[in-house]
Amino acid sequence: MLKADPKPNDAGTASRKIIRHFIGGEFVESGKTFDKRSPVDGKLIARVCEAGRAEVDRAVTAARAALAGPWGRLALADRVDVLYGVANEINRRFDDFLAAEVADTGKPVSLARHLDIPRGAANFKIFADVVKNVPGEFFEMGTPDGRGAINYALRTPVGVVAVVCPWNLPLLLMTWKVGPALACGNAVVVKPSEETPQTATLLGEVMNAVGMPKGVYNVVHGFGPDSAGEFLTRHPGVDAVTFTGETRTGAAIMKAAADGARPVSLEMGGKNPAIVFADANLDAAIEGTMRSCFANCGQVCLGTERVYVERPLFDRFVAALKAGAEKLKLGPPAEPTTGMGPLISHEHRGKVLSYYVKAVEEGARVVTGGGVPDMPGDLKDGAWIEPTIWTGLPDTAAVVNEEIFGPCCHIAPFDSEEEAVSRANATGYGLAASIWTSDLARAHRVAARIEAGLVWVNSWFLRDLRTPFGGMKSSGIGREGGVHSLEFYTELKNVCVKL
Ligand code: NAD
Ligand code: 6OD
Repeated sequence: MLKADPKPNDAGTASRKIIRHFIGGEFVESGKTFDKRSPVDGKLIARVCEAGRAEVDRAVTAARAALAGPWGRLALADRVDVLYGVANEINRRFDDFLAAEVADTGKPVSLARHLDIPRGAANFKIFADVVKNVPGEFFEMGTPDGRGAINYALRTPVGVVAVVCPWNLPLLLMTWKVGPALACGNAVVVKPSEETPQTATLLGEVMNAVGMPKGVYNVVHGFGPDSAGEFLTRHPGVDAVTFTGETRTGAAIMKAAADGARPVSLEMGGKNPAIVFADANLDAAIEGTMRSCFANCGQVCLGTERVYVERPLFDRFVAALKAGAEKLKLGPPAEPTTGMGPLISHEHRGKVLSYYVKAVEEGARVVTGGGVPDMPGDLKDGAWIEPTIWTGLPDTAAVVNEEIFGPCCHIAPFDSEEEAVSRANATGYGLAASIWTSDLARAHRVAARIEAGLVWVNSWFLRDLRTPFGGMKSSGIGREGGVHSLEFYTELKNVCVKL
């Protein structure tokens, strides 16, 4: 059952709801606030406190103090227990998280129920298991006196980690960083997206409920430049910055972290291809491509925006994807038949629509969509957009090269495996790709040649959290996931003992 607090339509209640920072275990207000509006109908949901330098400094100081306190001395087994507690408490308050995430994003309840919230909880459990089971490293060596020496590696926390998050999968992508950071014994200061402040704040309640020491988990709200994001990533008390978002923001954060030569982990944009060979199972390829293009209204970093289809299958594929897109029901999140929600904001819709216009200017054939749907009643004021498919553009077109981050794709035919690989790789990005074929030898061959951190064969968004995750080229720096997260969230120290 979805709780509605406040009711999306109740502007009176909404204007009284304030989303606070969470610093040192307390919910903290600051004088300056900004409005959070529903993507579904444009109504005011809440006012969000905006952190200035003072609140950011207070959060970093609280995190540093936590490292020097009981958290820093907690035995690994006890740390693991606290993280299991966090996962269990998120699941216990599942409906509260669901309501908050759906209110902020406008995504269908069915999607958030199956993806965002359970994976948000799983991020604490899985990384607790990872740190519990990671083996040590040990070497014996000879010495001239014949007594020898032993070497062993110790992992220690990096310290205070800044976690800067996007709005598309807010809880999932925030906990994907906070889970491993805390499992490795760090303290964090989270800067959620200004568009999606609620679940990060709610997680503060969870931390207090499970007895997480104060200051281990902190949240500061605000924007990027000249606001909480910049103040946090520039703060000298931050030891490392982990970020998910646009590539150009990642570049700005890298510059900020260069002061003090602090490490960064960057998960950034993509322009992901799907390659569909003529021998693919068409139904499976259509089902997977429907999800990869239109799930979460196309706002998934791993989503497909370029589809290459082997020529004999091209017309049938385009017709089937068109039929699928035209069947997608746009509607309110709680409606069980809703297949697609709105974009996150009117501002983002402006950006996506500018590509819809550009596609036509560049000579695209609009197979379906291309505009703003006529929504009933209050929904008229939401950030709705039509799922859109284009064909007929050259690979040099802006729409085929630049990340749009909306429910749209361009489909082009190809004639050989070589051509498909080279066109798929002809981008500055390298996040993800999908290959659809029944020839497994070819699948392995093509997967090895695709320049992307993650390649799916006959699937999409199927990912074990223990696997490495990250982008090549301008899609990312570093890998997180499973034991790979330890590379970023711990310092590795060798201890050499002369016997
Ligand atoms: P964004 O880069 O605009 O914002 C991300 C976060 O950075 C926000 O919290 C924002 O306030 C903050 N920020 C902005 N400028 C900053 C600055 N100068 N200093 C510090 N912080 C700053 O991204 P978005 O619009 O929230 O998310 C969409 C983008 O995220 C897309 O490009 C998408 O591909 C990418 N993304 C990537 C992944 C991945 O895993 N590779 C996952 C999800 C989203
Ligand atoms: O699978 C995940 O946990 C993950 N990090 C997904 C990223 C999706 C990007 O929008």
